[in-house]
Amino acid sequence: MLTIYGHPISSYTWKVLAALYENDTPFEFVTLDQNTYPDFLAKWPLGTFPVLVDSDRNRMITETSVIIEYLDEYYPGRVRFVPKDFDTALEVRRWDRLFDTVGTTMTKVVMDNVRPEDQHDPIGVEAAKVAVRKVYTVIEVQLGDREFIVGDSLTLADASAAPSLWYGTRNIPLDGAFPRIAAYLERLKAWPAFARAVKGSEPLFHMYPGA
Ligand SMILES: N[C@@H](CCC(=O)N[C@@H](CS)C(=O)NCC(=O)O)C(=O)O
Repeated sequence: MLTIYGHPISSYTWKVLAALYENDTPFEFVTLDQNTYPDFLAKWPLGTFPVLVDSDRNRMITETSVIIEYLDEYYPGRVRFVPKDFDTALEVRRWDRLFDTVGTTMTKVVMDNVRPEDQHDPIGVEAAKVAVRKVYTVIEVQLGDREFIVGDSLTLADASAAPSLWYGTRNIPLDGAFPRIAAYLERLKAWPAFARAVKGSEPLFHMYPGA
């Protein structure tokens, strides 16, 4: 049995949910809240999520990219998210890291919204915006005429791009300067497995300061 510990509005949870939905992989979902979080922290003291627990193989896997690679290996489906070819896999992992940079860096902007009035960090927020716009610049060039960010099919890098750009562009807008990213994001939003992950979060959207 596979269990995902996560939260329906968490961008990193969406990344793993989209991979699971895409391959119709059965799993159970534990929502982290005040009741479930203490037990979760006992399992994973860092407290970051999502986390995958595979009771059949007695394994706990943290880090979304590693979770998806684990699923590729032990619970394969129609989409292999990290291709077998080494050079392509390296490119996929490289873009996955860049999209996670967008996701993690934009969190600084989002969290600043909920800081007390006298504890905002305008310098840190501006630095985060500059850093994300730099990544937008390289994504725009990479996209060119591509449908997917690497190669010609869906990969881990697209699974990472979807939530990062979904939340990232709400908080650090594209401002008309990155038309290829805008079009790519529309394609990602139309990806049924990702749309399903987003839909599942709708009842709880009000909880997220950057939604
Ligand atoms: N690199 C981690 C990042 C996960 C992450 O930052 N998740 C957020 C939720 S979207 C989180 O755990 N936030 C709570 C915290 O950092 O304590 C991964 O890919 O799994």
